[in-house]
Amino acid sequence: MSANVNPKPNPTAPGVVYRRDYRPPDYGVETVHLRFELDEEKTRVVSRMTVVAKRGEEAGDVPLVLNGEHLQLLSVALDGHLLDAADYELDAERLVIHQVPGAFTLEVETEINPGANTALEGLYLSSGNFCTQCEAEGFRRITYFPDRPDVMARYTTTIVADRARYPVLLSNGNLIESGELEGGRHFAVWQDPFPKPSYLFALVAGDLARIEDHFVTMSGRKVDLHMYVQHHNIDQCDHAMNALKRAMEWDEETFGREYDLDLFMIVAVDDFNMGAMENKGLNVFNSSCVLAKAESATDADFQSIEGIVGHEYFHNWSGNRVTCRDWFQLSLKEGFTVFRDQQFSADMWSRDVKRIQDVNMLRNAQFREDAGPMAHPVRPESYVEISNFYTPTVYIKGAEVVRMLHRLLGSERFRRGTDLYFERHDGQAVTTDDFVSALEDANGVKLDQFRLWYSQAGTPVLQVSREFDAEHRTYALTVTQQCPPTPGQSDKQPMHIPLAMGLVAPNGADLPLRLAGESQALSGTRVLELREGRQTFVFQDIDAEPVPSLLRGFSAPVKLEMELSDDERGFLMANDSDPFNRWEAGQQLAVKHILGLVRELQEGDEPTLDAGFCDAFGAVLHDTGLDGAFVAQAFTLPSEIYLAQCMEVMDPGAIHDARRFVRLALARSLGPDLSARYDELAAAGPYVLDSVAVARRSLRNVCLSYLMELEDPQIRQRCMEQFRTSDNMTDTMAALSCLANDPAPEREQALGEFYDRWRNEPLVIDKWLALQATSRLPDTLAVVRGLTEHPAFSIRNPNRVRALIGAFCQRNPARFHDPDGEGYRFLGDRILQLDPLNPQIAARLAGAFGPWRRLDGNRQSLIRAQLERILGTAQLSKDVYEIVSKALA
Ligand code: B3K
Ligand code: ZN
Repeated sequence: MSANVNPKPNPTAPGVVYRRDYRPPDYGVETVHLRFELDEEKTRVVSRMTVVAKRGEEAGDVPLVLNGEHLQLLSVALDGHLLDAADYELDAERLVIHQVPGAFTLEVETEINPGANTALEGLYLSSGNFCTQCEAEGFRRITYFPDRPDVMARYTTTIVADRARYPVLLSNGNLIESGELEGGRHFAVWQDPFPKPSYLFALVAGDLARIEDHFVTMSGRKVDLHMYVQHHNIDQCDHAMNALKRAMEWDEETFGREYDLDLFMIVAVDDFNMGAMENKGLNVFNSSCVLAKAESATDADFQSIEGIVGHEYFHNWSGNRVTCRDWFQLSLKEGFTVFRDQQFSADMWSRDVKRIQDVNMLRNAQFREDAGPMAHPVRPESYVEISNFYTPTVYIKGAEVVRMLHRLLGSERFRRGTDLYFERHDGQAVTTDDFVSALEDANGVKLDQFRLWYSQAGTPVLQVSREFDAEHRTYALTVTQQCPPTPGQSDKQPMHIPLAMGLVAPNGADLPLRLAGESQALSGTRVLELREGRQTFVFQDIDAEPVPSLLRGFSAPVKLEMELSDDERGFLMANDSDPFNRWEAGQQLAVKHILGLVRELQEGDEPTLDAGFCDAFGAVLHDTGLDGAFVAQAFTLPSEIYLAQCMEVMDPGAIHDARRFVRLALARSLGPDLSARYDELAAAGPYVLDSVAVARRSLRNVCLSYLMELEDPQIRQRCMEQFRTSDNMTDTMAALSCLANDPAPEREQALGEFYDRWRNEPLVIDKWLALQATSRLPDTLAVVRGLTEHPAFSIRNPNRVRALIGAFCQRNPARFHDPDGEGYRFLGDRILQLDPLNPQIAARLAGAFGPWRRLDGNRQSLIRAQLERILGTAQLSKDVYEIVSKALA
């Protein structure tokens, strides 16, 4: 379809759900007894609920509305009497019973087909085992139910299945009964004593192996810990189990939160739309987020598994015991829980490196979202499909908002606030406002203006100017804040922003800071509280002009604009007492030079790079006092995705070339040092996973990747040797990823050897797919197309799709945005292929078209054509419809 043909209007444009339309439920459900007769194609579900009207005298007039989708209704009985079709209304999404008493039991029998469930929502099969995913609205694919988080009930679940094929039968809570039945079937009854929303329901049945451990809580209770995996993965459980115990202990120490049931279970499944799910007492994990052993998992995998295990465990309090009133409040549990997992990981590893990694994620994913058609507040106002709102904004910016509260209050007062929050709202479904109110009430403070962080979308921009007055010995910083318009929000209010800062004296030390009107100077970092569009802070007793170090620790999710000279940035790189800002000074120096090179390349000039740039980076490499993991971060140049955001009109090709030019210049200038460092950092013994070893490997592999820019046969040999002799996946992958970018014959050799060795381990094959998809070589799209036909690939498995198609479209901007538009056509085809199978995954992929209006005219019209083609397709899912229609709006 050409760019100027209007798309056919979608005849069934799905409706919008608004936050302002929230009404408390008319009926509550006190208990639910579920009975599953499991069968791959015809599973019977009987649900017996005790229901009570919530609005007293009006009961009887208000219809009972139950959600249900993709269900076959077999029968409905009210207080034991079968209803006939005239007593209720049934459509594709709802069962409505018009006349009901104030309190009653309702028994609903349905049939579902887990084998045909490719959307992976509700009850489905993964590697031959049954499992469920109910958040956000998957429970309605299991049975008719008021499927909303503010209806909290006590669940008892009976599972009946063939014993030989499904020896393990699991659900939430405690096992209260089990036994044999006729015909080779058996059963188990699980009871969860805690009221919970339907999205936390879970069931797993299959032939699974189990490892066991236990944890003794702070009050001395023994909790059994069980982890279930497919038999061949039994050697990949220890890391997650140990991480779980560390998380349980950490949550007791840091937040005073103790686990409540006597059993905690983790199950790994291969087919899963997200990373993991915090179902009460029965967490279900994507196998990629829980299985690990040293030969096949990288250091980053180990760290990320620990963080995700922690995240899901922490939800037991922040999400499960205190849950969300409605899905607009999603960040209540997700933002807070991400903050908790970030703090946990920071305590387990290097706090500074963790902060850098988190800020990189925020900038690459959330700032990008905030600048595109899907920009939305941390607490959205509306949605078409809630699955589309499990976003970087709700999760990562949501965590930044909680982090700012932590910074503004300080850890002690923050803890007082969270204690009150958990105490006040235990067993309730609440709002982000309730969270902020608890922090206010516990500390006698007001956070009215701060609440704008929940309602206002967009990334605020701070512009800072400075003035040193030698005569009066003052130093003035003037800060303006402004937030760009986002869809549906053109006018923005000034926000309450914590700006952590210091002034660095010429000798490299932090100056004591005293503002006009204050009697005492405070040393080190202080937090300025911005509340107005423009504010000036005048520091006293300043004898010599300092260099300002602003937004220390990235104290707010904003963009900071301040003119600093290269020398000043180099000075901060070498001297700032705040490690985050040492790193940031290098990043901003790199951004400036890379963008300068982009302009030179666009104008056809010969690119050049200042010698001072390489010297500043050389100084970091030579500073032996620095943690290797930090140096590795400092040497990782800003990503192409972040750099693109710094341009008015994004030019992915020039950005890629300019960034590569800088890498080559650094490699040439620092080659001998990088090479010496690479040799020095060789392992002295077998693989260990601790901070020292992780730091050593990360810096050594960064050295290797720079050296490989030189395309020197001897270095390529060293790289090949590392690839072949390494005893761990971190070093293997580091070498292989260099080779994957290198057109030499060793590339095919190494990729072939890797495949042969790991062909039976799908999680490792995902790495192999992703490396090829993110290669900078010009024929990458052809390779990716070829790999979609490879036996290792399956369009039905979300991990394979993410590894191949997701990686190409979202992590390889230079190749995806090739001006011939073939990358766009490839993505358009894949979205349309996936949508009927798994709309959530299709919609995620469609996000790659997000910031298309910031590209040049040619690319814009090529993408528009794909978006219009998709929108003009019949039977589009709500998921893809929402993303694509908003992109075109
Ligand atoms: N709460 C789940 C996400 C559920 C996915 C919904 N489509 C994972 C997490 O954030 O812990
Ligand atoms: Zn979560």
